[in-house]
Parts: sequence; structure tokens; C-alpha cells
Amino acid sequence: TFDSSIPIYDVCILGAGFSGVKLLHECRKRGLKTHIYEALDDLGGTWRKNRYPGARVDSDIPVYELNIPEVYNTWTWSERFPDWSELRKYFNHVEQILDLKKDIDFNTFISQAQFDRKSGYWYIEASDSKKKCYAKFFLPCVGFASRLYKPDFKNFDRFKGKVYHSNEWPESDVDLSNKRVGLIGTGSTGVQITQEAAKVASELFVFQRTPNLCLPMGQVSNPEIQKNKKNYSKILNSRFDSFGGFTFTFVDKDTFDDSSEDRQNFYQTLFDRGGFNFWVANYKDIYFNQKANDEAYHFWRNSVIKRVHDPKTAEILAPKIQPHPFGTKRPSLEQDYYEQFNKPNVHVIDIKNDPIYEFTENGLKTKEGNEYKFDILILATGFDAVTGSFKNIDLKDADTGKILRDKWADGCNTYLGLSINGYPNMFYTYGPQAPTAFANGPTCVELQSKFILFIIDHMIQNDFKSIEAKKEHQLNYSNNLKDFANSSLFPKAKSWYMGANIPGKKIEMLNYLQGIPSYGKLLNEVYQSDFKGYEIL
Ligand code: NA7
Repeated sequence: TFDSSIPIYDVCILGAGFSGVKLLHECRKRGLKTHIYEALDDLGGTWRKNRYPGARVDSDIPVYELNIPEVYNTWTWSERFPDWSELRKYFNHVEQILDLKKDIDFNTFISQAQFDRKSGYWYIEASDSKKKCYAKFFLPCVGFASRLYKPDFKNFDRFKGKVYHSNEWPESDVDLSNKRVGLIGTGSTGVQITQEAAKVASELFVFQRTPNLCLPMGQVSNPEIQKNKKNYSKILNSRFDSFGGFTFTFVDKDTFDDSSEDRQNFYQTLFDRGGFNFWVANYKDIYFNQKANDEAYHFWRNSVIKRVHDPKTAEILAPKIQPHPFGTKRPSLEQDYYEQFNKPNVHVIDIKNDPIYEFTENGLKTKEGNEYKFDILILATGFDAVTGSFKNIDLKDADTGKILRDKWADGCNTYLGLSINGYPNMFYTYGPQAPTAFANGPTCVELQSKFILFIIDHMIQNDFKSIEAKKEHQLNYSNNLKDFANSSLFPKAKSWYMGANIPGKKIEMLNYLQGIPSYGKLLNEVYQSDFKGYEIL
């Protein structure tokens, strides 16, 4: 039944970011014939696209890297939170050590794939129909932010200036110096761009709908931690004991277990440690008890208003009334974000109270008739996150041919956040219903890869044809995930975690909220029970 002109692989991977690279490396070690298709022109996944001014990772090293000794023993980072250009250099280094490119087709966008129950193989085809293959196992490693989002603004076409979405930043770079710049969006991207644009633009208008409850980054040059690589493997393995896959985790205490003074001291310690400590090494009830969350918010707010000179500006950036429970939208790490708004040429415009009405030739007008003029508009308006990455591909159900994006129109259902009924022998990483949004990427990927490779080994050793998530187990997993989320404060925020950032998208928790250790335990239980919840033929 196979067309002899089409290559047959044991494993076909989509995407050459952290996940794709890790899985290709592991599959090769097993002697599996493995191939990657990558839509972009090089390794690095999200770091090929996110190269806007200030683009930087918010997970600190050494947790944000591959746990491959040949790679980490021969690499040194220059900063605790590296920027996009260093991450690109890192992927060049990865290539030098692992020699991956011979098994990768770049500039190849896979547009359709379907499993054939008779042969037990996937058929996978690129958008130009030229590249195609069969594969026993199909591993989409397409990331959670590969479908960008541009809002549909009234009269947008009228605007005569240049427009750039953060995720489409030109390789030739854009000179913002002495330009009037408009920036829409204050997610982690908008915050990072603000810090850079404010230093060079003649005028910067930051259009803010929701304030970002930013945390102090704690950037460090030439981090000490790399001096002794002997400890690396221990540090990297400790990530699996941390809720967010970092080297720190929630304390085993509720907010009001501590006296007010001890609580303030504890919050300050978390701030001083930098990174995501205040987010995911806080009191364990912070996302379940509104009053507890209020305490954290007020500590955060006080820290900000001290830094912003104009009280009106401070109130927009850090309002007295909490815009959403702290941490239920992704906090960005900042270095000198708040200080930028003390400059006379940097303005934050509150578009929650006075929304954008329409675009004009020279800029935009708000509902109340205020007009802002700029030469360059930057859209930092984010992504159809998590499930969106799967919408770009026609992933056809093995029996009905129905496409996954249509099947998920009313809500997404997966088993264990890595497999889907109707899609046998397919396992994805760092996507829907996994700890994705609440975990450091490489940690999540490593945990999932281990499980996926156990499955592949088991299937090959026993010469099995197919493995597929059972419907009832899938439903159970998805319902439990959503029920747990509903017991938390997360549904109170309109966030991409909940699919609420895209008009018309079903609002539901898209991420596993119980943390890396609990997710790891779950995967281990399934492994120990001979893959409970899967049908193996
Ligand atoms: P985000 O976090 O989705 O941020 C998008 C921002 O754009 C956010 O501030 C939105 O405001 C704003 N936005 C979106 N649509 C509009 C419209 N129509 N009008 C005004 N403002 C709008 O994307 P990022 O790129 O910053 O980050 C994505 C993730 O990538 C990040 O969390 C990291 O994990 C990596 P809103 O908050 O919805 O009011």
C-alpha cells in the first residue's frame, strides 16, 4: 500500500525547537529512523520568530536548556535570563554537538496528516505537496505560541505608517530611534518591547488594556551557577520536584499561617530572588483563596507605586482595585519597566476605560475622541495560544477524517495532555492540557519525552501496530483538569491560559494546573499500569 517514492520513517517530528531537538536526539540513540520537518529556516523554534527588541526568556538558566551533558558541558551562558540572540547561538552550538540538521527539512510547513489503521502508519504532507512521508509515530512539537493573533481594528488599513507584529519582526531589524512608536499590548512581549523602545523612540505610546503585574527579573551577568558543571545534572533533575519545573516551588504553608510581618518579609525574599519566585514559589493557597491573593497583590502594588512618580500613571500601571487575581495572567519579568513611565516621552494609555475606536492615517483614535499619532505601530497582541498551534494543520481523525480544529471548536479534549483519541501513534509535546503555561518549557518537554519514548520502546519491542487514547479516559482526564481549574482563581482572568484572549474562542482551561510533580506522577502511574487508558493493538 506504500508509494515507493515516499520515504518511510519510524518517527516523524514537526518542529525543531527544544522538543523536536530533544526527541530527535533520543530517537536516534535508539537507532530509529527519524526525521523533522520545520516550517522555519533553522533550529530554535520560538527563538527564530521572537526577535523583537528586548525578546528574552523569563525562565532562568540552567533550567532553561537541554539536559544533555555533551551540550551543557561545552556551553556557557552570559546571562541568567538570556536574550533571543544568545538562544540562537545556543541552538547553533546544539547543532555543532549533535549534528541534527542532516535529519531535518527546513522551510517545510506540514499542512495535513492522517493515520491509516490498516497499515499502522501516518501519512504526512507539506503545504507545497512536494515533501511527504509515512511514519510509524508522529510527534507534533509545534509549541504553544505558533499562531499569532492580530485584532480586527476598525479602519486598520487607513494607517499609513509601518506595522509590525512582535512575532513577525523582520530579520533586517527595525530602527525605532527618534520615531514616534505606538505599542498595543502589555503581555510579556509588550513589556519587553517597552523597555527597549522607551530608550530610543522620540515618543512611545503604550496602549494598555490590562496591566501586566510584572515581577523583578533579577538579571545577572555571567551566572556563577555554571562554574561547577558537576552539579548540573542534580540541578536539572530537581526541576521535576518543582511545580513550575524550576529550582524553586510553592512553600507548604498558607498565606495567613504567617504573621503579617513574616508575610511581608517572605514576599520581599521572593522579590529579591527574582525570576518567577513570587509567582510559583509563593504560599500554596495564593491561587485558591482570593483574600490570600489580595495580600500578594497589595505587596506587589506597593512595590510598583514607589517607582512611578506620577500618581495617575501609577494608578493605571498598578490599580488600587485588582484587575485580576495576581498571577492568573502571565506576569512578565521586568528590569526597568516602571521607570520608563517617568520619562516625559513615554505614555501609558488606559484603553480599558477609553478603548481604541478606529485607526486613522497617522495613528489611532479612542472612543472618547483622543487621537494619538505615531510613525510605527507594534502589535504585541499575542497568540491563539496552546490549541491554536494545531489549527494550522489539517490533522484528520483516523476514522471520520474530521479535522482536529473542528473537533475542538466546542472545547478541547486530550488524554494526559499528549495524546488524542482518533489520532493513534501521535504524541505531542508542550501543548493543550499539559502543564505548558505554568511550567518551564524544557522541563515539561523532558518529562513528556520520557513518557513518549517509553511508549515507542514498548510498541517496537512488542511489535505492536497502534496505541490510541480511549475516549472515556480522555474525557475523564479533560473533565478533571477543567474541574480543578474551576476550583482555582484562574477562571476569573481573561487570559490565554483560558482561551479568553481570542474573540469567539471557547473559554476553558487549556493547561494542566496541578504542577510538574503531580503530572509526572500521573504519567508514571500510566506507565506502571501497562499504559492504562490506551488501546494497544
Ligand atoms: P499576550 O500575553 O497574549 O498579550 C497580548 C496583549 O495584547 C495583552 O496585553 C492584551 O490585552 C493585548 N491585546 C490583545 N488584543 C487586544 C485588543 N484588541 N486591543 C487592545 N489590546 C489587545 O501575548 P504575549 O506575546 O505578550 O505573550 C505570549 C506568551 O508568550 C507569554 O505569556 C509567554 O509565555 C510567551 P489583554 O490582557 O487581553 O487585556
